[in-house]
Amino acid sequence: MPAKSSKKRTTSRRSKSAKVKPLVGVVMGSKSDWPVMKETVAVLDKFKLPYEVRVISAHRTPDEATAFSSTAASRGIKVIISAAGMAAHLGGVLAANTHLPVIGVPMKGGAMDGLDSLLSTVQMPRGVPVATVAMGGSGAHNAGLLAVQMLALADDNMKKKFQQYKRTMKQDVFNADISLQKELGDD
Ligand code: RP5
Repeated sequence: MPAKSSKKRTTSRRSKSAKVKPLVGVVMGSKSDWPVMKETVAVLDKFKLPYEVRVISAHRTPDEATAFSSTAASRGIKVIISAAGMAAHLGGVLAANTHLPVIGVPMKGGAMDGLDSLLSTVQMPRGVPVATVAMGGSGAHNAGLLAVQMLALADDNMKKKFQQYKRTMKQDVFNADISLQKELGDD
């Protein structure tokens, strides 16, 4: 019998059964966005937030985009995270069909390296906000954190976990400074 690996497995919170209803809907315009959007789901996994991940395009599968966001609330979704590149209309289309908050992650790449998707996502007309984060990996990470913060408004346990995350981040900066001072003092 093969020896059991002592390596700790990280459990994906992607909802695979009807028992665990997803609270966050992560939607991307293309499978080509997935390498970046893995950063979002890594955050959701860390905070043990159940989610679903879909590829739905505002332009290539518009009916599915409308169906996804118009049924999201009734399926228990609380926050939608939308990632798209180039003429990135996905966040806006999703936001048009739901009262749920939509977080937009502009993807880098293309002729303008993401400036086009940043502006397409952030420059929403009055009345239909898309909470736009930074382009690329940092934005994808922050989108996950924003979803955590939104859900923490009504979940004390989630709030405590987020506060602990902030304390750890602060301590990491202190440690980095101590380490740098040691390096500089070693001259
Ligand atoms: C957008 O166009 C997608 O979100 C992706 O970022 C970009 C390119 O899509 P592919 O041509 O790689 O499918 O709709």
